Amino acid sequence: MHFKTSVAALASISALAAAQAPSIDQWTQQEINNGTAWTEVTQIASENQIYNVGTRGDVSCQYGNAKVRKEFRHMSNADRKAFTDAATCLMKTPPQHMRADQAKNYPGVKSRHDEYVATHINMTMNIHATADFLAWHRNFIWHYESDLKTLCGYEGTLPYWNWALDAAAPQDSPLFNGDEYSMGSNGEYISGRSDTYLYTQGINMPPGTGGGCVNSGPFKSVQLHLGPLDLPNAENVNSNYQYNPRCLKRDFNSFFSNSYNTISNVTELVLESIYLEDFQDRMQGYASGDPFGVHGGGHWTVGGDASDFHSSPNDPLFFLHHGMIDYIWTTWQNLDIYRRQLIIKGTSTLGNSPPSAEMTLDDMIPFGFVTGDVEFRKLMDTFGDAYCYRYE
Ligand SMILES: [Cu+2]
Repeated sequence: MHFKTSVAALASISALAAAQAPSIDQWTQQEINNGTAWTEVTQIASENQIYNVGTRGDVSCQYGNAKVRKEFRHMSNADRKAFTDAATCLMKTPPQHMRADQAKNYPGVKSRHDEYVATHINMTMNIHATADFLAWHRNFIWHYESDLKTLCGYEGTLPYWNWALDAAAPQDSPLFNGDEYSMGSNGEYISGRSDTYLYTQGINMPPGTGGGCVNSGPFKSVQLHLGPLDLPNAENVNSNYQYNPRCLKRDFNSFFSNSYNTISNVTELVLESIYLEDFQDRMQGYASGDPFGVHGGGHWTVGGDASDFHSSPNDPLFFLHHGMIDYIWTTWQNLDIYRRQLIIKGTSTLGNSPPSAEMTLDDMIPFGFVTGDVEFRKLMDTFGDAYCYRYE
Protein backbone atom coordinates (compact mmCIF):
# COMPACT_ATOMS: atom_id res chain seq x y z
CA MET A 1 0.00 0.00 0.00
CA HIS A 2 1.24 3.47 -0.83
CA PHE A 3 0.27 6.50 1.19
CA LYS A 4 1.84 9.83 1.85
CA THR A 5 2.84 11.17 5.22
CA SER A 6 4.00 14.74 5.70
CA VAL A 7 7.68 15.24 6.27
CA ALA A 8 7.09 17.26 9.40
CA ALA A 9 4.90 14.58 10.92
CA LEU A 10 7.43 11.87 10.15
CA ALA A 11 10.29 13.89 11.51
CA SER A 12 8.58 14.70 14.77
CA ILE A 13 7.47 11.10 15.30
CA SER A 14 10.96 9.93 14.59
CA ALA A 15 12.61 12.46 16.88
CA LEU A 16 10.27 11.99 19.81
CA ALA A 17 9.96 8.26 19.83
CA ALA A 18 13.22 7.31 18.07
CA ALA A 19 11.00 5.44 15.67
CA GLN A 20 12.33 3.11 13.07
CA ALA A 21 13.47 4.46 9.74
CA PRO A 22 10.70 5.38 7.30
CA SER A 23 9.52 2.63 5.00
CA ILE A 24 9.67 2.83 1.24
CA ASP A 25 5.91 2.14 1.18
CA GLN A 26 5.38 5.70 2.34
CA TRP A 27 6.18 6.95 -1.16
CA THR A 28 4.73 6.09 -4.54
CA GLN A 29 7.00 4.77 -7.28
CA GLN A 30 6.46 8.07 -9.08
CA GLU A 31 7.68 10.00 -6.03
CA ILE A 32 10.72 7.73 -5.82
CA ASN A 33 11.50 8.22 -9.51
CA ASN A 34 11.01 11.98 -9.61
CA GLY A 35 13.14 12.76 -6.54
CA THR A 36 10.33 13.81 -4.20
CA ALA A 37 11.02 10.85 -1.94
CA TRP A 38 14.77 11.52 -1.79
CA THR A 39 14.19 15.17 -0.91
CA GLU A 40 11.87 14.16 1.91
CA VAL A 41 14.18 11.38 3.12
CA THR A 42 17.11 13.79 3.42
CA GLN A 43 14.84 16.26 5.23
CA ILE A 44 13.78 13.61 7.74
CA ALA A 45 17.40 12.64 8.25
CA SER A 46 18.47 16.20 8.92
CA GLU A 47 15.53 16.82 11.28
CA ASN A 48 16.69 13.76 13.20
CA GLN A 49 20.26 15.01 13.11
CA ILE A 50 19.24 18.40 14.52
CA TYR A 51 17.34 16.68 17.32
CA ASN A 52 20.11 14.20 18.06
CA VAL A 53 22.92 16.75 18.07
CA GLY A 54 20.72 19.04 20.17
CA THR A 55 20.48 16.46 22.95
CA ARG A 56 24.25 16.40 23.45
CA GLY A 57 24.33 19.48 25.63
CA ASP A 58 27.31 21.73 25.93
CA VAL A 59 29.68 20.31 23.31
CA SER A 60 31.63 22.56 20.99
CA CYS A 61 30.32 21.05 17.74
CA GLN A 62 26.69 22.11 17.31
CA TYR A 63 24.41 21.83 14.32
CA GLY A 64 24.58 25.59 13.87
CA ASN A 65 28.38 25.86 13.76
CA ALA A 66 29.17 22.65 11.85
CA LYS A 67 30.84 23.09 8.46
CA VAL A 68 28.38 22.58 5.61
CA ARG A 69 29.36 20.58 2.54
CA LYS A 70 27.38 21.52 -0.57
CA GLU A 71 26.72 20.08 -3.98
CA PHE A 72 29.31 21.56 -6.37
CA ARG A 73 26.69 23.14 -8.67
CA HIS A 74 25.08 24.91 -5.74
CA MET A 75 28.28 26.72 -4.81
CA SER A 76 29.14 30.19 -6.11
CA ASN A 77 31.55 30.52 -9.03
CA ALA A 78 34.15 31.99 -6.70
CA ASP A 79 33.85 29.10 -4.24
CA ARG A 80 34.06 26.50 -7.00
CA LYS A 81 37.16 28.12 -8.42
CA ALA A 82 38.72 28.35 -4.94
CA PHE A 83 38.17 24.61 -4.54
CA THR A 84 39.67 23.57 -7.88
CA ASP A 85 42.59 25.98 -7.39
CA ALA A 86 43.32 24.27 -4.08
CA ALA A 87 42.91 20.80 -5.61
CA THR A 88 45.48 21.58 -8.34
CA CYS A 89 47.72 23.20 -5.71
CA LEU A 90 47.79 19.90 -3.81
CA MET A 91 49.02 18.21 -6.98
CA LYS A 92 51.99 20.60 -6.99
CA THR A 93 52.68 20.45 -3.25
CA PRO A 94 55.55 18.14 -2.27
CA PRO A 95 54.84 14.94 -0.31
CA GLN A 96 54.34 15.61 3.40
CA HIS A 97 54.47 12.24 5.14
CA MET A 98 56.80 10.09 3.09
CA ARG A 99 60.25 9.76 4.59
CA ALA A 100 63.36 9.99 2.43
CA ASP A 101 64.13 6.31 2.98
CA GLN A 102 60.63 5.36 1.79
CA ALA A 103 60.69 7.54 -1.30
CA LYS A 104 62.92 5.18 -3.28
CA ASN A 105 60.17 2.54 -3.13
CA TYR A 106 57.57 5.02 -4.38
CA PRO A 107 59.05 6.57 -7.52
CA GLY A 108 55.61 7.74 -8.69
CA VAL A 109 54.89 9.78 -5.58
CA LYS A 110 55.79 13.35 -6.51
CA SER A 111 53.15 15.38 -4.67
CA ARG A 112 50.92 15.50 -1.63
CA HIS A 113 48.05 14.45 -3.90
CA ASP A 114 50.11 11.40 -4.94
CA GLU A 115 50.38 10.39 -1.29
CA TYR A 116 46.59 10.00 -1.29
CA VAL A 117 46.73 7.94 -4.48
CA ALA A 118 49.57 5.75 -3.19
CA THR A 119 47.75 5.18 0.11
CA HIS A 120 44.60 4.09 -1.72
CA ILE A 121 46.65 1.79 -4.00
CA ASN A 122 48.39 0.29 -0.97
CA MET A 123 45.18 -0.36 0.93
CA THR A 124 42.69 -1.19 -1.83
CA MET A 125 42.20 -4.79 -0.69
CA ASN A 126 41.60 -3.67 2.92
CA ILE A 127 39.15 -0.81 2.47
CA HIS A 128 36.54 -2.14 0.03
CA ALA A 129 33.96 -4.78 0.97
CA THR A 130 35.32 -4.52 4.51
CA ALA A 131 33.79 -3.29 7.77
CA ASP A 132 35.52 0.05 7.37
CA PHE A 133 34.76 0.90 3.73
CA LEU A 134 32.48 3.79 4.67
CA ALA A 135 34.49 4.99 7.65
CA TRP A 136 37.86 4.74 5.92
CA HIS A 137 36.74 6.77 2.91
CA ARG A 138 35.05 9.30 5.20
CA ASN A 139 38.33 9.98 6.95
CA PHE A 140 40.34 9.88 3.71
CA ILE A 141 38.27 12.66 2.11
CA TRP A 142 38.11 14.61 5.37
CA HIS A 143 41.91 14.76 5.45
CA TYR A 144 41.96 15.81 1.83
CA GLU A 145 39.61 18.66 2.72
CA SER A 146 41.79 19.65 5.65
CA ASP A 147 44.97 19.51 3.52
CA LEU A 148 43.34 21.86 1.01
CA LYS A 149 43.00 24.28 3.90
CA THR A 150 46.33 23.89 5.65
CA LEU A 151 48.56 23.38 2.61
CA CYS A 152 46.73 25.38 -0.06
CA GLY A 153 44.86 28.14 1.78
CA TYR A 154 41.36 26.90 0.90
CA GLU A 155 38.71 28.36 3.18
CA GLY A 156 35.65 26.42 2.04
CA THR A 157 34.42 22.89 2.55
CA LEU A 158 34.70 19.77 0.40
CA PRO A 159 31.96 19.81 -2.27
CA TYR A 160 30.09 16.66 -3.21
CA TRP A 161 28.68 15.51 -6.55
CA ASN A 162 25.10 14.28 -6.63
CA TRP A 163 25.45 12.16 -9.77
CA ALA A 164 21.76 11.27 -9.58
CA LEU A 165 21.01 14.79 -10.84
CA ASP A 166 23.04 14.00 -13.96
CA ALA A 167 22.18 10.33 -14.42
CA ALA A 168 20.42 10.80 -17.78
CA ALA A 169 23.48 12.38 -19.43
CA PRO A 170 26.47 12.92 -17.11
CA GLN A 171 28.53 14.29 -20.01
CA ASP A 172 26.11 17.24 -20.18
CA SER A 173 26.32 18.06 -16.47
CA PRO A 174 27.07 21.69 -15.59
CA LEU A 175 29.85 20.30 -13.39
CA PHE A 176 31.75 19.20 -16.48
CA ASN A 177 31.10 21.99 -18.97
CA GLY A 178 34.84 22.67 -18.96
CA ASP A 179 34.70 26.34 -17.98
CA GLU A 180 36.96 27.72 -15.26
CA TYR A 181 34.22 27.27 -12.63
CA SER A 182 33.60 23.61 -13.48
CA MET A 183 35.16 20.36 -12.27
CA GLY A 184 36.80 20.11 -15.69
CA SER A 185 35.57 18.66 -18.94
CA ASN A 186 34.97 15.17 -20.21
CA GLY A 187 37.89 13.43 -21.88
CA GLU A 188 38.44 14.13 -25.54
CA TYR A 189 36.14 11.91 -27.61
CA ILE A 190 37.72 8.81 -29.03
CA SER A 191 35.63 7.28 -31.77
CA GLY A 192 35.51 3.78 -33.19
CA ARG A 193 35.61 1.88 -29.92
CA SER A 194 33.65 -1.30 -29.30
CA ASP A 195 32.09 -2.81 -26.19
CA THR A 196 34.30 -4.09 -23.39
CA TYR A 197 33.46 -7.10 -21.28
CA LEU A 198 34.11 -6.45 -17.58
CA TYR A 199 34.91 -9.83 -16.07
CA THR A 200 34.60 -8.90 -12.42
CA GLN A 201 31.07 -7.62 -12.84
CA GLY A 202 30.08 -9.85 -15.74
CA ILE A 203 28.69 -7.09 -17.93
CA ASN A 204 29.34 -5.67 -21.36
CA MET A 205 30.29 -2.00 -21.20
CA PRO A 206 29.49 0.19 -24.20
CA PRO A 207 32.06 2.90 -25.00
CA GLY A 208 31.59 6.22 -23.23
CA THR A 209 31.40 9.76 -24.57
CA GLY A 210 35.07 10.69 -24.02
CA GLY A 211 38.01 8.39 -23.45
CA GLY A 212 40.91 10.80 -23.97
CA CYS A 213 42.53 13.60 -21.99
CA VAL A 214 40.48 16.15 -20.06
CA ASN A 215 41.09 19.11 -22.36
CA SER A 216 39.41 22.10 -20.77
CA GLY A 217 38.77 23.51 -17.33
CA PRO A 218 40.87 23.47 -14.16
CA PHE A 219 42.43 20.03 -14.65
CA LYS A 220 43.36 20.22 -18.32
CA SER A 221 47.08 20.46 -17.71
CA VAL A 222 47.49 18.43 -14.54
CA GLN A 223 49.93 15.56 -14.70
CA LEU A 224 49.13 12.23 -13.03
CA HIS A 225 52.03 10.10 -11.83
CA LEU A 226 50.67 6.80 -10.48
CA GLY A 227 48.61 4.02 -12.07
CA PRO A 228 46.52 2.96 -13.83
CA LEU A 229 46.70 -0.59 -12.48
CA ASP A 230 43.57 -2.34 -13.68
CA LEU A 231 41.82 -0.37 -16.42
CA PRO A 232 40.46 -2.19 -19.44
CA ASN A 233 41.77 -0.85 -22.77
CA ALA A 234 44.66 1.01 -21.16
CA GLU A 235 48.38 0.61 -20.73
CA ASN A 236 48.50 -0.39 -17.10
CA VAL A 237 51.70 -0.04 -15.11
CA ASN A 238 53.71 -3.11 -14.12
CA SER A 239 54.21 -2.18 -10.49
CA ASN A 240 52.09 -0.37 -7.94
CA TYR A 241 54.14 2.80 -7.50
CA GLN A 242 55.74 3.13 -10.92
CA TYR A 243 56.24 6.69 -12.23
CA ASN A 244 53.87 7.07 -15.17
CA PRO A 245 53.44 10.76 -16.06
CA ARG A 246 50.35 11.45 -18.18
CA CYS A 247 47.17 13.49 -18.55
CA LEU A 248 43.94 12.93 -16.62
CA LYS A 249 41.43 10.91 -18.65
CA ARG A 250 37.64 10.70 -18.38
CA ASP A 251 34.98 8.90 -20.35
CA PHE A 252 31.50 9.83 -19.09
CA ASN A 253 29.16 6.93 -19.68
CA SER A 254 25.41 7.12 -19.14
CA PHE A 255 25.15 3.34 -19.38
CA PHE A 256 26.33 3.21 -15.76
CA SER A 257 24.53 6.27 -14.41
CA ASN A 258 21.21 5.19 -15.93
CA SER A 259 21.55 1.69 -14.51
CA TYR A 260 23.11 2.29 -11.09
CA ASN A 261 23.11 5.97 -10.11
CA THR A 262 19.59 7.29 -10.63
CA ILE A 263 17.61 9.02 -7.94
CA SER A 264 15.50 5.88 -7.53
CA ASN A 265 18.67 3.76 -7.14
CA VAL A 266 19.87 5.89 -4.24
CA THR A 267 16.44 6.26 -2.64
CA GLU A 268 15.76 2.52 -2.79
CA LEU A 269 19.24 1.74 -1.45
CA VAL A 270 18.65 3.92 1.62
CA LEU A 271 15.03 2.95 2.30
CA GLU A 272 15.20 -0.76 1.50
CA SER A 273 18.41 -1.50 3.43
CA ILE A 274 17.28 -2.03 7.00
CA TYR A 275 20.47 -3.76 8.08
CA LEU A 276 23.99 -2.42 7.64
CA GLU A 277 25.16 -5.56 5.83
CA ASP A 278 22.55 -4.97 3.15
CA PHE A 279 23.29 -1.26 2.95
CA GLN A 280 27.04 -1.53 2.53
CA ASP A 281 26.92 -4.58 0.23
CA ARG A 282 24.31 -3.08 -2.04
CA MET A 283 26.09 0.26 -2.16
CA GLN A 284 29.28 -1.41 -3.36
CA GLY A 285 27.74 -3.85 -5.79
CA TYR A 286 28.11 -6.98 -3.69
CA ALA A 287 24.38 -7.65 -3.51
CA SER A 288 22.67 -9.84 -6.07
CA GLY A 289 21.28 -8.23 -9.19
CA ASP A 290 23.43 -5.09 -9.03
CA PRO A 291 27.12 -5.63 -9.81
CA PHE A 292 28.16 -1.99 -9.22
CA GLY A 293 25.92 -0.27 -6.69
CA VAL A 294 25.96 3.51 -6.46
CA HIS A 295 29.61 3.42 -5.38
CA GLY A 296 30.95 1.41 -8.30
CA GLY A 297 28.43 2.97 -10.67
CA GLY A 298 29.72 6.45 -9.83
CA HIS A 299 33.32 5.48 -10.53
CA TRP A 300 32.41 3.89 -13.88
CA THR A 301 30.08 6.74 -14.85
CA VAL A 302 33.14 9.02 -14.84
CA GLY A 303 35.34 6.38 -16.43
CA GLY A 304 39.02 6.83 -17.29
CA ASP A 305 41.28 7.27 -14.28
CA ALA A 306 38.35 7.52 -11.86
CA SER A 307 37.35 3.95 -12.72
CA ASP A 308 40.71 2.38 -11.87
CA PHE A 309 40.01 0.37 -8.73
CA HIS A 310 43.40 1.12 -7.16
CA SER A 311 44.40 4.58 -8.35
CA SER A 312 40.98 6.28 -8.71
CA PRO A 313 41.86 9.17 -6.33
CA ASN A 314 44.02 10.48 -9.19
CA ASP A 315 40.90 12.29 -10.42
CA PRO A 316 39.91 15.06 -7.96
CA LEU A 317 36.32 14.08 -8.78
CA PHE A 318 36.94 10.97 -6.62
CA PHE A 319 36.65 13.18 -3.54
CA LEU A 320 33.30 14.64 -4.67
CA HIS A 321 31.92 11.20 -5.50
CA HIS A 322 32.95 9.93 -2.08
CA GLY A 323 31.42 13.05 -0.54
CA MET A 324 28.11 11.85 -1.98
CA ILE A 325 28.76 8.33 -0.66
CA ASP A 326 29.42 9.82 2.78
CA TYR A 327 26.25 11.94 2.53
CA ILE A 328 24.27 8.79 1.75
CA TRP A 329 25.79 7.01 4.75
CA THR A 330 25.00 9.90 7.12
CA THR A 331 21.46 10.00 5.74
CA TRP A 332 21.01 6.27 6.30
CA GLN A 333 22.47 6.57 9.81
CA ASN A 334 20.25 9.50 10.75
CA LEU A 335 17.04 7.78 9.65
CA ASP A 336 17.46 5.52 12.69
CA ILE A 337 20.29 7.13 14.54
CA TYR A 338 20.11 5.17 17.80
CA ARG A 339 20.49 1.86 16.02
CA ARG A 340 22.78 2.98 13.23
CA GLN A 341 25.25 5.47 14.66
CA LEU A 342 27.78 2.94 15.90
CA ILE A 343 27.00 -0.16 13.89
CA ILE A 344 29.72 -1.91 11.88
CA LYS A 345 29.91 -5.35 10.30
CA GLY A 346 32.67 -7.21 8.51
CA THR A 347 36.37 -7.94 8.50
CA SER A 348 39.40 -6.05 7.22
CA THR A 349 39.89 -7.97 3.96
CA LEU A 350 37.93 -7.52 0.73
CA GLY A 351 34.97 -9.88 0.89
CA ASN A 352 36.81 -11.56 3.80
CA SER A 353 39.36 -12.99 1.37
CA PRO A 354 41.77 -14.02 2.75
CA PRO A 355 39.80 -14.52 5.97
CA SER A 356 40.52 -12.01 8.73
CA ALA A 357 39.08 -11.10 12.14
CA GLU A 358 35.81 -9.21 12.54
CA MET A 359 36.65 -5.55 13.02
CA THR A 360 35.59 -3.76 16.19
CA LEU A 361 35.17 -0.10 17.05
CA ASP A 362 38.33 -0.34 19.16
CA ASP A 363 40.49 -1.18 16.13
CA MET A 364 43.10 1.34 15.09
CA ILE A 365 42.68 1.99 11.36
CA PRO A 366 45.76 2.87 9.28
CA PHE A 367 45.86 5.72 6.76
CA GLY A 368 49.28 5.24 5.18
CA PHE A 369 50.82 8.46 3.98
CA VAL A 370 47.66 10.45 4.71
CA THR A 371 47.77 10.53 8.50
CA GLY A 372 48.38 8.40 11.59
CA ASP A 373 46.15 5.54 12.75
CA VAL A 374 42.67 6.50 13.96
CA GLU A 375 40.36 4.56 16.26
CA PHE A 376 37.42 3.15 14.27
CA ARG A 377 34.90 4.53 16.79
CA LYS A 378 36.03 8.10 16.08
CA LEU A 379 35.05 7.79 12.42
CA MET A 380 31.38 6.95 12.97
CA ASP A 381 29.88 10.36 13.65
CA THR A 382 30.29 13.58 11.64
CA PHE A 383 29.55 15.43 14.89
CA GLY A 384 31.89 13.27 16.95
CA ASP A 385 35.31 14.02 18.36
CA ALA A 386 37.15 13.96 15.04
CA TYR A 387 34.75 15.96 12.86
CA CYS A 388 32.17 18.70 12.77
CA TYR A 389 30.38 18.84 9.44
CA ARG A 390 27.10 18.09 7.75
CA TYR A 391 25.67 17.98 4.23
CA GLU A 392 22.99 20.03 2.63
CU1 LIG B 1 38.18 3.43 -2.50
